[in-house]
Amino acid sequence: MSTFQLPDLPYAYDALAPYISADIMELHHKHHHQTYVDKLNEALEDLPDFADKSVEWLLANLDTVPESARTQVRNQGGGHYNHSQFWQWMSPQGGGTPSGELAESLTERYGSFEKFTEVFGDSASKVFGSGWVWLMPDLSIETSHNQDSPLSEGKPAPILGLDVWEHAYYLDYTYKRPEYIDAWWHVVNWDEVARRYEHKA
Ligand code: MN3
Repeated sequence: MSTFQLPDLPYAYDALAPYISADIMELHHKHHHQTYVDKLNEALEDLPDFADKSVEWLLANLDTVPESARTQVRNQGGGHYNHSQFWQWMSPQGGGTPSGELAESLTERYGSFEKFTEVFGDSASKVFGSGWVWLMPDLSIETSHNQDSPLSEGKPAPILGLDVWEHAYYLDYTYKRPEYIDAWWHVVNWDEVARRYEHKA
């Protein structure tokens, strides 16, 4: 039986305030993310062949998952994977601008760091309904609906992503998603993004 587990947050629930409140972080991690984990485990309960597979492998090989469980693995597995990354992409020491190779490459591609945040933020505000916006290892920007992952499209793991589901911001920002996006830049863990960028395949 698969037993995926909720990863600990690498900081306290109130560590990202005032940009993201403790209330949101606690609900988002302890309840939303936990539910993805529980439902993923439930979906895999009767599939012993998949018991030793990582969530990354499952998302990249959805077509091998029996049809009866495939939608659940896609949604709940995607939810588990995406949120596990999302917590690491933020930090109370975050914000500011990236440095090194990542900074140079972003400037080269988008003209400036500010221009990059504009394009990324614009993509994030245009996701209709629930979804994510991603920065890919080649520095292209992609979006997904629901909990879909680029991994399921045969693409590499994103190096940064922003959750634009209403559960990620409604309590703090109500319907004003652009305000959440603007605030989120203050907590982006650029060291982690740069690490992933430099270790790309
Ligand atoms: Mn979420």
